[in-house]
Amino acid sequence: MGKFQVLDHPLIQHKLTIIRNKDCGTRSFREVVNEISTLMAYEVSRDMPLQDKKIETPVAKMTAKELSGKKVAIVPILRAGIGMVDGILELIPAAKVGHIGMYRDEKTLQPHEYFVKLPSDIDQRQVFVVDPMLATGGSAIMAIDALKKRGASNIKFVCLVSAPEGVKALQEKHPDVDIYTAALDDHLNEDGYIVPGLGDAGDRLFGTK
Ligand code: U5P
Repeated sequence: MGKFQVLDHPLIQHKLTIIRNKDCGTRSFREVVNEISTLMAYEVSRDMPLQDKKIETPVAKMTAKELSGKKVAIVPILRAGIGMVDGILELIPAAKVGHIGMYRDEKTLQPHEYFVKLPSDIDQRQVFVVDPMLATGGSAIMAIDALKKRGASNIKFVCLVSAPEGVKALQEKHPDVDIYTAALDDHLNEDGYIVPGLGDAGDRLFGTK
């Protein structure tokens, strides 16, 4: 089973409270989502592989560490996932960014990809799939299906707020995927919103609705 980790660093918790508040406007919401994403990227990248590098300091020769060849791809789930990308790029500026957009047919409830554009070497990259909310898990599961179909195998899922229902569904469908979240909330309501959550992340990020 993949790792499930709640990143409850005090800075992350403080910033999450700011964006949960319904009085937080679009501008602050966007800024603080990026800040939280940067802080989360620090933890999510903790197990990135290192290799030895021989260097000379002004004082002596030494064998130091550097990141090894494993490259990163950040893959936001459209549209809300876009809000987390810049914050992660702050720490991992060389990462490539792919995009996955999906909708659910309202009659058949079947998922459809309407947009998938990934780095061509996605199969060789450590992939961070990002969406601020893991609610039913449907979107995350579909996005990871799409990535695996295209050869990705080293995948982590990063969200700000998760519901127990979504965590369980994602772990069942993709047990190899590690899940990182800033908070595990109480439950989903009948409309599929996380309670207490923060509302519709896409609308709050982009000022729509
Ligand atoms: N979503 C929200 N807020 C919620 C629940 C879900 O914005 O309280 C968004 C997620 O960001 C996701 C989509 O992109 O709705 C569906 O989530 P899921 O039910 O597929 O996990």
